[in-house]
Amino acid sequence: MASGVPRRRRGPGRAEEAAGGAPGPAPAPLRFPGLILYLAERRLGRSRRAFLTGLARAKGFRVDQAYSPEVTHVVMEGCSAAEASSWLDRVLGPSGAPQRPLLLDISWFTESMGRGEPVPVEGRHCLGVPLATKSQEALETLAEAAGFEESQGRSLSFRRAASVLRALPGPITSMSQLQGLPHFGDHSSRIVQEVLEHGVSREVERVKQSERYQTMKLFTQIFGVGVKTADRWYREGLWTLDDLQGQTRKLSRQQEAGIRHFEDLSTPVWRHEADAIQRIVEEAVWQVLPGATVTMTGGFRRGKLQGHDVDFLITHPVEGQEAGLLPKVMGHLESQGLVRYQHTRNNHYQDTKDLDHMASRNTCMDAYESCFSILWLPKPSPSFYQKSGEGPKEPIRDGKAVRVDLVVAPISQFAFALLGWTGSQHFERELRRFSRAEKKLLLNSHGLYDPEKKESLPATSEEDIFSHLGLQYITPEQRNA
Ligand code: 8DG
Ligand code: CA
Ligand code: CA
Repeated sequence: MASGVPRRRRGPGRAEEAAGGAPGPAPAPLRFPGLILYLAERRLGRSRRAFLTGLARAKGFRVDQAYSPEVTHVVMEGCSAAEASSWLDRVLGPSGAPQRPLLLDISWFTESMGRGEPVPVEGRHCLGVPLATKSQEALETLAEAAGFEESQGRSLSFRRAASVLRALPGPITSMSQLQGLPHFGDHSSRIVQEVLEHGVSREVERVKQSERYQTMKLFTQIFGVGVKTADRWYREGLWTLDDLQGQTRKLSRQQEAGIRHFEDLSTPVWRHEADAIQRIVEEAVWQVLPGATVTMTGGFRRGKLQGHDVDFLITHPVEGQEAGLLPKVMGHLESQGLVRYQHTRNNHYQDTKDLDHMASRNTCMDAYESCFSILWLPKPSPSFYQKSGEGPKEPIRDGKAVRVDLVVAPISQFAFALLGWTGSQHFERELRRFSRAEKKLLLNSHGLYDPEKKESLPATSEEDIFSHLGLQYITPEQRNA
């Protein structure tokens, strides 16, 4: 795809070259903030390294010439795991570093250049995956496979064993370290033993190769498809996306949209794309209700660089103004041709004054007005801009479908909604369990309820909520665990 790469040299490119940068295409504006590449010269050789550096920069990647602790991804060619990791130990020096970068094989780089964006890092890309990580991945695969068979108990056992490994302070090198660990049954132990002895578990490899596992994994990845539906389709002999597309009457509107945009939706959403979606949503919201605020929640608020969707929480400083906002917002986006799918839900509460009732509900689903959607993020191409204003606009074809969740909360419940929708899911579960068990208080996305006094505790910020719970403030970045 050389056609997309600007060939001419520009002034600003020169300074970089003088600083030891690569000649060739001019660097594009940075598109993946937070991602900093370093290409290790060892086997690459100087000229190939310079060429690859130029290529990556032209696609909007930041590539540093010198290694620094800021680097997040180190790319190496033809290195064994041991070589890669001893290289890093040398570079980091005896004190090491708090955060080690990812050590990746050149295959990750090549695939990312092909896609024009960083592909998700998988085990096969990683140099120096410790055996403990391989064991964890093996157990998680079995947990997933058990989930596909609806064996929730088995799935949970494998998942628990995997998280016990994750929590160990150091790597495991021998089976004796497993003795006495909780949640380690015969089966999980056997898998770890195989990984320790052979580097892989044959049982897990067999599962991963099986038609059943691959089909279930593919189908359950579709927006709107759960294990039950995937299983039914598999048993009916449908095994590929093409098979499904030939059977559209079997599909819900949501699944049809999920399949139509399958490729986009299985590509991660990047921070800059989430920011662009925020501007689109804000513009629509402000058209309909000036003064409303749009806050990005979910993984991006926790500082993640990529996500599977973008989550927004909307409110207005005057209680009640926010009611009924979403249908109008979606209508506005629809008129711009930016909606590919939407399912909007009214709020489920009759009376906002009945906060005690809302706050005391013990369910993970909240009752806010919300919308689960697929929006279209147009790529700002020159033709898109040229088209505007002269004659009929063509539908915008160049862009990307993105899953977007919108939630509307009245200002009095905003802090609870913000805490609830920031996640991670695991953090939320633990926090709710803590408040129930340790503080005898019920926490959900609507409020914090004291069942003894039969009243809810007010909060105007997340800080208030943590302080009701007797906890120090936990920043969103610290809620990833
Ligand atoms: P990702 O998209 O980057 O993969 O990760 P994420 O942003 O952490 O996950 P998410 O699935 O988008 O969920 C974000 C948070 O929203 C998470 O803590 C769970 C929470 N959440 C839902 N659905 C609902 C719901 O119906 N009610 C409430 N209160 N919270 C919900 O996903
Ligand atoms: Ca999310
Ligand atoms: Ca979400």
